[in-house]
Amino acid sequence: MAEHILVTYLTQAKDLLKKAEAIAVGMTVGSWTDLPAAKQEELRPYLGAAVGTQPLEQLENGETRGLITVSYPVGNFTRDIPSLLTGIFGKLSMDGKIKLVDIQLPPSFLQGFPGPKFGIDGLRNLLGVHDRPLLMSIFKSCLGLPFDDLKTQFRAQAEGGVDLVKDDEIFFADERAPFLERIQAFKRISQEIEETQGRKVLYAANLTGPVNELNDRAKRAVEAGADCLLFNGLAFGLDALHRLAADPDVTIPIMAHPALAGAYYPSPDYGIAAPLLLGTLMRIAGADLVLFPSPYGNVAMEKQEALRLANNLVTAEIGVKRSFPVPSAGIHPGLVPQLYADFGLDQVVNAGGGIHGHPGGASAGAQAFVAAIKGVVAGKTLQEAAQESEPLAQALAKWGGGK
Ligand code: 1AE
Repeated sequence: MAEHILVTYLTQAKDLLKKAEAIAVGMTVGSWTDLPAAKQEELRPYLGAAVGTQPLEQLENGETRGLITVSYPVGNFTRDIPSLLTGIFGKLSMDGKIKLVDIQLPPSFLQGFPGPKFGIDGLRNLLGVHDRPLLMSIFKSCLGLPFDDLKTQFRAQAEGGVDLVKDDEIFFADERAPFLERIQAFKRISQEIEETQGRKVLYAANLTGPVNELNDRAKRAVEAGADCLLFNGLAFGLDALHRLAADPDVTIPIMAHPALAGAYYPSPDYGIAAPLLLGTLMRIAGADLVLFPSPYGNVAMEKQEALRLANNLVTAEIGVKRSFPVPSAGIHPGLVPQLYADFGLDQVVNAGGGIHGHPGGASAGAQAFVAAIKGVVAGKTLQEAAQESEPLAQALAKWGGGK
């Protein structure tokens, strides 16, 4: 029996089942009942089907708001995300109130997706860290800074105890600190830290450039000693991410930034739900780590949505490696217990302002996070952990938390 892709939409209609049937036909063979019998037989393998409806709310205008599920024959699609998204939601996304909320992909479709090369376990092996959430800091202000200032910033963050340092995602115009030169310079600093502190620090360099040059630039980064790449997967397109992750010569982890995601997921009625967009799709496209707005910070995502997103990265069985969730934005050490309670061990605690804004500077900012993470994993309160860490005590005094 032919395999199908099951797609769930949130929509509203007088009759949800009729709407599902109209989509199943309209997004596949285009028309059905008007076709002569011989043509119907010929096109039947390409025809979608309404699978079910789940009414959620009766609206004042007489319509029902609810979920509908439509199945699409897998043979309608080439094994890539542009084909998938165009085939299930392309013109439909512009046809009134409808939001794409979930996709279930059969193994024959997923064959085209090697997924993350490293995933959670691979990254932990690279770093040699298995018993706690990872810690990442973000360069704050890269644009226009002299190279020496960036080296100083990198050293401060890295020496304080972070596992990864990432570029700011807006760092495209990098004449003052070119991509390959940054990679080489920061690598030398990481090597010094490894020699003196006995631990690794990975640097995620922002991969930019014309889309047809990305893979070559990524390979040159690998040759220059890069540890990891940051990539704006939605701005460049999920297929660009897929092609990077599937390239056998791009032998380092890829970290996906959610830039532009706010144009897709926040509306209750339109767009693509965050757990699908930043969870399932980023993971099958091959992101080893995925940043998304945490439920607590300045750019917040609704908590249940953030938890479903993380679940799609970490737990859902979709036949590819698990990606690290990186709940981000407005993170400071006082939030570590909440992060740990919500996202568990397999997450990356990620902060920009929460590290650079520490009263003692970026190195103390990183030390405060290290103390918070180690303390919380050991079952201590932040107040208890702060008794052994002055940087953490200062961070709690500034940002709160630890009650
Ligand atoms: C959801 C993206 C977060 C991000 O890119 C970023 O730069 C966060 O910075 P802070 O930690 O809020 O300063």
